[in-house]
Amino acid sequence: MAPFIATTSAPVNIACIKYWGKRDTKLILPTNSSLSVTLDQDHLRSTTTSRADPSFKEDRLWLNGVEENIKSGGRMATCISEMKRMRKELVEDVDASAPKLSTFSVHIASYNNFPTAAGLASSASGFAALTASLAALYALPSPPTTLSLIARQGSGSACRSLLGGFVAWNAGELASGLDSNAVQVAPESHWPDIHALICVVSDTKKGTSSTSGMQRTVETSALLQHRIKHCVPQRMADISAAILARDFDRFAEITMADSNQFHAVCLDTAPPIFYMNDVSRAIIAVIEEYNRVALLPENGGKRKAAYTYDAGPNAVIYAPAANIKEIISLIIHYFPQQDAFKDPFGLFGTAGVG
Ligand code: 2P0
Repeated sequence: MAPFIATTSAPVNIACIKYWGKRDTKLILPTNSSLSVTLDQDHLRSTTTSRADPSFKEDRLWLNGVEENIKSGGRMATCISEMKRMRKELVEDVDASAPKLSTFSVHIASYNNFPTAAGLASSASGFAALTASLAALYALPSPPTTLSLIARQGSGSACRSLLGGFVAWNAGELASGLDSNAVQVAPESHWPDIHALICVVSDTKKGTSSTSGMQRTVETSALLQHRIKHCVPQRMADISAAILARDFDRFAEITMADSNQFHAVCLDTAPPIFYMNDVSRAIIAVIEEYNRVALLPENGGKRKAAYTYDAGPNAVIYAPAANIKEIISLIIHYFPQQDAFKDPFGLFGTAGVG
């Protein structure tokens, strides 16, 4: 009998409209919708192999070659059991001849091709790759949007990495979470000109985890309530329209405004959370000045770059391909350390589901 095994990769995604806050911490249901760009599969990704075998005694997991405990009732255990449930319902209950893989234990090995501690979204690509690899192992007929409901329960942002290009995660309204899924706003082929430059300001682990930080924000920040009600819904509509129109100026304006508001909400948390450092803020100043000059009528009157920062000090700069060289020169000029930036790369790539 051939072994039951599948290997799948999923890339990192970087949000333009940030997810920050849960209304249900167990199901991982967010307080607001979010929107991200899935990076190119060739660059930052997690690759996961899953194997099911009747001889396996328990589910086991290795991350970058080191075995990790699968905590009972924890996020990893939830994802694995949800995928087994889908295997049983969608495959074994429908086709009596299908091997009863849902009754076997699984062994899972996952690798990141980037440093886990670099403050890049390893949990997003990791849980997306895990979900995609189990979906392939179990031959599930489910589309990525359905699988995103499972990846979401591993790590919220992971649901967006199951789709390529420009991806929205709908907050949804149902208590069950069945409408809190990821959908593609546009494929990467719609706007291949947009690139991302990742500036690694610090590769040390962050002080406040996203999971605990966002919960503290939900409990203490009045600004978060304003953001959820009065800012995010309009921004989701506006940035989706900007993407569909390939309007980089508007895309940049909204992306930077949302990054800044996300960090303002962190500062509005008690006690406050600081993710950016002096270098992060200096990069903001450089890009703001670059855009101020670009916005002059004689220079075309449109923004040429957009910064965004997640729960850490590292900058991601989105820009049309034609501007990337100039932006790298600026960054090297103002921040001349070695390894201050990574090479630019093309974005996108689908998560290779199925
Ligand atoms: C995002 N971040 O939209 C935002 C921007 C960080 C800042 O998603 O608790 O690691 O596992 O659901 O997904 C980080 O949150 O948190 C995050 P959990 P997750 O990309």
